[in-house]
Amino acid sequence: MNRKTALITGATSGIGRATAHEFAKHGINLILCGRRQERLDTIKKALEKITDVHTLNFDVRDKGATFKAIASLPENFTTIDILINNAGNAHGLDPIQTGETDDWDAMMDINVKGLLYVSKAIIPQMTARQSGHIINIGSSAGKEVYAKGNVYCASKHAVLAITEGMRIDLNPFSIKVGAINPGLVETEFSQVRFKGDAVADSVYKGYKALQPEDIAEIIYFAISRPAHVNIADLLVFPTAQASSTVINKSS
Ligand code: NDP
Ligand code: 8X3
Repeated sequence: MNRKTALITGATSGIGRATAHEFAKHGINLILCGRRQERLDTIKKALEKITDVHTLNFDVRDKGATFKAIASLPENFTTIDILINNAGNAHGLDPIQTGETDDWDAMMDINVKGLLYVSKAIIPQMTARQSGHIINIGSSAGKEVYAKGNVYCASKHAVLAITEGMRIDLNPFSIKVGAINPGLVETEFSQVRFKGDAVADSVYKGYKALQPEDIAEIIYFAISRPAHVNIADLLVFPTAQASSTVINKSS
């Protein structure tokens, strides 16, 4: 039986790393992407005992580097069956009137344009084969806007619009496209958003947040459905969370 190959962006941490572990358990070959080479090496070392692993180090903001990295794949990794567009982060939590333009650039360049560059590098082989599965990691922030979330929410609304656009345009090619949209997941996300500020530690306190493994299992569920089933759009909260701002911290 031919084993499938998945390319996961943002595989060095959080949801992406957990998804790499989940896919490896199920015998999926992995192309793991990120900028932190040491982490890529550590994850590769752990997972290559159970599946084939190749790592790619590039910044998704860099269009040239993104295309070059994906074009450099060795022959046994060139056929990509599953693309998990996961790399992304929030940068800052500020009202629009005081937000940092560098933060805005980072969020739009990584979460939106980076996702597009990676997709553009991979979609042609999927259309040529008339098969493939793309999962974009959106967010509850792509479905509602919360105070000070402005540009991060905009970037994730864009991810949902791009997901729908991809699904429509790729429909004639039998390519599955879907979005998984988590609420609060305990990862390095808040460390990045708050730039190491201690406030990051309070984000997941007082309730049970989603764990990256919870999302990884859902992603595996989505990619393991029968050929005629496509999970198009899925919103998942921790039980303690009812919306971006309604969180039961006494649970
Ligand atoms: P983490 O900070 O733990 O992981 C983010 C990943 O993205 C890292 O592997 C990082 O790798 C990669 N990344 C960031 N910037 C770049 C870049 N410029 N180029 C390449 N890779 C990059 O956060 P999460 O696991 O939580 O986030 C994963 C996705 O889930 C994001 O899209 C996020 O928006 C989304 N999400 C997160 C939620 C949460 O509450 N945690 C909720 C909803 C959605 P490296 O630094 O090595 O490049
Ligand atoms: C991450 C979840 O609520 O911090 O996308 O925006 S939230």
